[in-house]
Amino acid sequence: KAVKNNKISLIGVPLQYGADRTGVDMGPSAIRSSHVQTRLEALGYHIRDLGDIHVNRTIEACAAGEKLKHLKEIKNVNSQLCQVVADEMDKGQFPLVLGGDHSIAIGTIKGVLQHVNKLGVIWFDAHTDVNTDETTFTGNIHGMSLAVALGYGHHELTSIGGAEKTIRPENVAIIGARSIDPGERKFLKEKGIRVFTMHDIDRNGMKQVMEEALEIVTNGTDGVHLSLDLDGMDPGEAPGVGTPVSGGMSYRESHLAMEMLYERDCLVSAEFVEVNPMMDQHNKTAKIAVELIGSVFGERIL
Ligand code: Z70
Ligand code: MN
Ligand code: MN
Ligand code: MN
Repeated sequence: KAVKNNKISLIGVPLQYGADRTGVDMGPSAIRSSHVQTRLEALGYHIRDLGDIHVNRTIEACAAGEKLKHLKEIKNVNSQLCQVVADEMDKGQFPLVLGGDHSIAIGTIKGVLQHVNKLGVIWFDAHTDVNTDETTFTGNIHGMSLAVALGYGHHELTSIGGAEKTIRPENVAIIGARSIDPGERKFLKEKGIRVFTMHDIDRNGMKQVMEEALEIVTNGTDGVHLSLDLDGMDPGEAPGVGTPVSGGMSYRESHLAMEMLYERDCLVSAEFVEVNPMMDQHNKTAKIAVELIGSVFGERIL
């Protein structure tokens, strides 16, 4: 078995305040309904489902006037998530976090960083999520979470779990990007972050892209986190996301990426985010999330 830790903790984070659209808060429930637990148990894992992190549902969905929308509640939820992830890792559990919008990567990664000093990150996404409070056009914090994990952005966010706990640009690989804001382009270039765009995947194939990406995230690190935004996939196959962008990774390419990650035996944590059942057809995107989870934990065709 390539994932040595066979004890997995499922942690749901029904957060939507980091995104523009409602519905992504139902992601954890849609993924659980698609039998994520039995799928992993069939592979020999022991699952502890911790349920959902509490999200305050009484605040207004409208965040008019705030520069960073819902900053307070997003900080609160991510601080809780950081603590839960760190506690589970203390107990020897593998944290598998179900979103929720992609701002929850802040809490997950900060939690993992309490245990793993040098952490590599595979960021599977149509977007690059490296906006800061200074570059954002939308104010949506799900477009800032990778920057925060690198130590850049609003202090209320970078301070979660300790401002000194950060990942390093040289250990990050973004895969599947095709929608990058001008401020993000500058940030990625300045920090030297490796982005494997859809152009690279088309040109060189997912096999080569993953070989290069795995080298970046494992070289000199103590473990790898997978942050998988379902909008990285093509919306024709995975329509249930808040921000569909054409020309994404296929079902087959996505599975190959997961299978290669499993074979490399480097994962210490993972999260599957941005499943939006309100945008979906027949819960198809949550089902794909569960299939990708199967592949990254060792399922094989034969
Ligand atoms: C844009 C922003 C984003 C996810 C959309 C979009 C960011 N760059 N991230 N959907 N997952 O608002 O900053
Ligand atoms: Mn600890
Ligand atoms: Mn994202
Ligand atoms: Mn995205």
